[in-house]
Amino acid sequence: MPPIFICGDVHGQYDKLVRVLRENGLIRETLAWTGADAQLWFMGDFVDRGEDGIPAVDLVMRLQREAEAQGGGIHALMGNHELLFLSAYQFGRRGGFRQAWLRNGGEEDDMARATIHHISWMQALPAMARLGDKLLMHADALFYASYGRTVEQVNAAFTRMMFDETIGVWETMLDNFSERFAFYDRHSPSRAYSEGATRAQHMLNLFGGKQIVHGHTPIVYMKEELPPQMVRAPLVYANDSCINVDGGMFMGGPGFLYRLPGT
Ligand SMILES: [Mn+2]
Repeated sequence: MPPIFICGDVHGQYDKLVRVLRENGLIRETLAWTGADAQLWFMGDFVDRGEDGIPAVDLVMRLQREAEAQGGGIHALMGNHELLFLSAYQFGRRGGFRQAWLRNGGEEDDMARATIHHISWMQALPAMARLGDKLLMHADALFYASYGRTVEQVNAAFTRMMFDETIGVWETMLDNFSERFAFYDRHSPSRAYSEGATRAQHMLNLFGGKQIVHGHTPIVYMKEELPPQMVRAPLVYANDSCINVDGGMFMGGPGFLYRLPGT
């Protein structure tokens, strides 16, 4: 079984991305792929909040080709910041999308550096994926279920929306992504009965899998006593039904890759 690694939200932290890939033996100093048949999954949110989002996307796109040629693979999910970026690219000031993107950490340099190749790559990203008994989605949110009843249906709905020029469709999609903490009991996380775990189970029953892996909500939002600099491992919560891999790299987290157990 080839190793499977998962990387949380990069948010323009190119240098940290390079470091975690090197630490895990996936690239060498020249930034060439050395991961052989390893599989690497990104949870989305490559861009915004940090200055080198497009360079990060660029690196991942190149490594994707190299990994594939060597029997490995790199995959990524769509994050809400890819959607924000795409909406600003596509609509500009129309509908207020550009202002909304800037308010949410948009970097003008990234917009200037984005080519049609980066844009098409982002547009093609799936919203969800099943990986053995893991259900991967960017956000710890329930709204995915409103786009379809299977992973394939949700992804098809997202792909259709990429080519929809209706402002309202994009507004709704971006609004949906403001949801977080769906699986986390913020006020009583240690109770025997967990509402968060019940909601996670609902998603797992719908889409399959035994555990949800997500990014979107930095781990320190769930463990407020933890300094961002100390976040080096995922947070397993909701009676083990959820794994948060967002190391909060833009907040000062060093970043990490989560290697799936048994791989
Ligand atoms: Mn996000």
